[in-house]
Amino acid sequence: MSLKLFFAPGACSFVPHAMLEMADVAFEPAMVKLHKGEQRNPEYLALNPRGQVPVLVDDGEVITQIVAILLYLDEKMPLAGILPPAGVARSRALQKLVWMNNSVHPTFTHVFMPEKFTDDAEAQKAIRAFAVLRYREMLEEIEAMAEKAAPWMVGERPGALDAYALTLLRWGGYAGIDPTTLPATWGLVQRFAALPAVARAIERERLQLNVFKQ
Ligand SMILES: N[C@@H](CCC(=O)N[C@@H](CS)C(=O)NCC(=O)O)C(=O)O
Repeated sequence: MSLKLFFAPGACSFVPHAMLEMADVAFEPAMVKLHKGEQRNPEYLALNPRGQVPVLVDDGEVITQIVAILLYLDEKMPLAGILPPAGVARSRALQKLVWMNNSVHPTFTHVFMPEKFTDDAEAQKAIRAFAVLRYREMLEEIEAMAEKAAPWMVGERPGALDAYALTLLRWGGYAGIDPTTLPATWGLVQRFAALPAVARAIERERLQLNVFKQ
C-alpha cells in the first residue's frame, strides 16, 4: 500500500484527509490549489478528467469520489473507525454520508459557484440566494443528528460523518451562516477538530474553523 491523497485546503477532500490521519497510516499529501486552477492542469486532468479533488492513488490505482475513497480506505483499514463495521449501524451511517455527499454538498456548490449552473449574472444571484436557504435547512437536519450524537455522529467512535459535518458547517460560514447558531454541530465540530489526528489535517490545510463574518 502506497497512498497519495490529492486535496485542496478547506475542500471536501478534508473528509478523506482527516480519515487518513485518524487511521495513522503513512500517506503522501499532495496539495492542489483550486484558486490557481491547478485542477485543470493537464497532469491533474490525466489523473481525474473531472478536475476535482479528492483523488486517492494507491499503488498506481486511481480512485475518485469521496464515498468510493472512504469505502476503499475503510476496507483497507477496518480498525480506523471510518464507518461502523457492519449491519444497520453501517447502513444508517452510509445513508447519512451519501446524503451529505449527493445533496448537501451540491447545494453548497450552488452557493459558492453559481456560475457552474448559468452564465446569466442575475440568475446566478437568484440561484445563490435560494441555495443559501436550502443549505441552512440542510444544516438544521445535520443539527438534529448532532443533537443525538453520543458523543459522535455514529456513536462511540469519531469517523467520516463527523469530518463531513465539520466541512459542511465550515462552508456555512461562507454562505453567511453563523456556526454558533447550530450549537450541537458547532460543539461536535470543535471536539472533532481537537482530536490530535484531525488537528494534523487542519494544520496541514491551515483551516480556520469559523469563517463566518457579520
Ligand atoms: N462528487 C465529488 C465532488 C467533488 C467536488 O465537488 N470537489 C470540489 C471541491 S469540494 C472540486 O474539486 N472543485 C473544483 C472545481 O470544480 O473546479 C466527490 O464526492 O468527490
